Amino acid sequence: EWRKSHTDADLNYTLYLVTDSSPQILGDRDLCDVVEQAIKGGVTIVQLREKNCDTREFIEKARRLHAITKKYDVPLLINDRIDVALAVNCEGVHIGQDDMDIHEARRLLGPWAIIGVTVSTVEEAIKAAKDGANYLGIGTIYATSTKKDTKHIIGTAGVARILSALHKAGHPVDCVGIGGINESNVHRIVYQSAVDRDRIFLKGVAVVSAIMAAPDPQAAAKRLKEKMTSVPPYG
Ligand code: TZP
Ligand code: MG
Repeated sequence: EWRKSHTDADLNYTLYLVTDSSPQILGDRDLCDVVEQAIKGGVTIVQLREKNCDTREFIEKARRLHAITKKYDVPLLINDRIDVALAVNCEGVHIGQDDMDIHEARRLLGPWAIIGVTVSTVEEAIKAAKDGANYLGIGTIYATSTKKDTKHIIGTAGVARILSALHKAGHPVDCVGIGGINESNVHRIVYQSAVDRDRIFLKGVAVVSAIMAAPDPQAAAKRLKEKMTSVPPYG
């Protein structure tokens, strides 16, 4: 079985779901059910993020989840673990500044894999773009209880600085924002992050709790997706 080949232009980052299996967020629901509901509501790309899971269990979850995402033709990325992505032959990985180097990840995963990187500074963003990341996850935009990482809260001004620097450096790369995004601030985040004179926008928004913790994940995803696609540049 071959990994679905794609060009970056095929990828739709509009509504990017990052999973969280912690009891506070998932409760006693099944991860695959929640993600399937979210996809039905309009999620366009999924990242499996497991911070407390042994390798065997991680691979089993990834395999089950990939069976679902494939049904809807939605790419599945694995947080941190290149080996897990290889084991289940999914579409790619999302790595942070402390994870494997992009070049090594690319060598292991091949030219068709989607490799996303978390960045919170201009320097990290330019390096990741030069190193061939397919997209950047820019954040943390707002403080969030989902990731207690107060060192890297950059606000929408920080996102705009990074988008602008990438443009000026001549390194266009798809970017999504992450951190504290919900249906009441998504428009504001998108517009405040934009480098408007140059019409440079985020390609999408990545959320955890706004969908994963919602009582009805499908409805929550649908409302967020409608918010996103009701306005340029997404609509
Ligand atoms: N990386 C930066 S913030 C964050 C991650 C994984 C969590 C975002 O969670 P939420 O619930 O969407 O604020
Ligand atoms: Mg990581």
